[in-house]
Amino acid sequence: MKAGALALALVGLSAQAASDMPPMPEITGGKVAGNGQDYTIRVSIGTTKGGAQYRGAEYFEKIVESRSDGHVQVQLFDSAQLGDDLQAVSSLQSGTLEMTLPSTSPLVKMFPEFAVFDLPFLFPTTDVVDQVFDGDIGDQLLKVASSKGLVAIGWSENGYRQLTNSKHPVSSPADLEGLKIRTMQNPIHLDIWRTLGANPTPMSFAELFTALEQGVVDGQENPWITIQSSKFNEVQPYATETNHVYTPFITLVSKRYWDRLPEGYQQLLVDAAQDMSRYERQVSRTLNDQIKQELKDDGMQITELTPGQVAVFQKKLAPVYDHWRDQIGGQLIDDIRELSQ
Ligand code: KDG
Repeated sequence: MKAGALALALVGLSAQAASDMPPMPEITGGKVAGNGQDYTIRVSIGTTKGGAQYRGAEYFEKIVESRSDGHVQVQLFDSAQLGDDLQAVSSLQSGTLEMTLPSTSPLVKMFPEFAVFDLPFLFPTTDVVDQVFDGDIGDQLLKVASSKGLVAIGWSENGYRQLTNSKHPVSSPADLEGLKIRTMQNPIHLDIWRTLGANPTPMSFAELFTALEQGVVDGQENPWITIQSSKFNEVQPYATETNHVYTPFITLVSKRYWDRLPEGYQQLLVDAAQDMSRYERQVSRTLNDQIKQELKDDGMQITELTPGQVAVFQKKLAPVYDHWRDQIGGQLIDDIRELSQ
């Protein structure tokens, strides 16, 4: 396809993606009285403006600014401008930043219970995810994370992770032999890819595109939305729909900042985080399947595993549960498993 036509096609496609973005819901809830002072909340976001995470944060911004009558201003910083997940969280703890939406995976050293989200195939459906996010288990884990200088006020969706690579199609663990796979800075993800026979290496998301482009690593795994919004498909011709792990984002506020807010505004942030959570999940799920098709149309060779092929990966990864059950807590794992029975 000639360059001009390709550019047009790509613009058309991204225009289509944007147009299929679910519209932001009306803002519910009245004005919230403050103490006459004005406040600014800078929000650090690791992914790009093209993803569901940023769209959710834009809705959060709209709610907070509208319901505080402009007395609380929200500034969004995408693409890890203010640091990657770990750097942003440490800025919250030192009070030099107000809010961030990291994945839970890089935080398991700080909150070992979070590793439950990194166990392979533990969340077979988004229904199980929603039961956790909107139920006791989700509340329990937010309480765990409301410590160490942080206040945890909600969940949103990073999503089901898919493998991509630059070498060859993958449809079985045997095809992973010797492939250098980038993982998040997380011991279970390292265990997963080592157990499957690949050669995993932990790396910050902020360094990933360059590492793929320069061949420092052969592959990586992320949701379709992030693969497209971060343009990984431009340097990764092959993908496998593994859905091997579901990763959440958690909404964190600096405790030092939180304690300076009047109670009305604290509750406003909690309400806005809940509204963002529901809308962001809707955006993520609406775009996910559509973007997989767009990646195919853009020439990515996507391997869709049969149930039998998925079972081979699940069987090979069973030992990962034995390795981490005690550290995470068997009851928490069983409670989540129960939800999919
Ligand atoms: O801040 C962005 C990261 O949380 C997110 O993209 C993490 O999925 C992730 C990855 O692969 O690092």
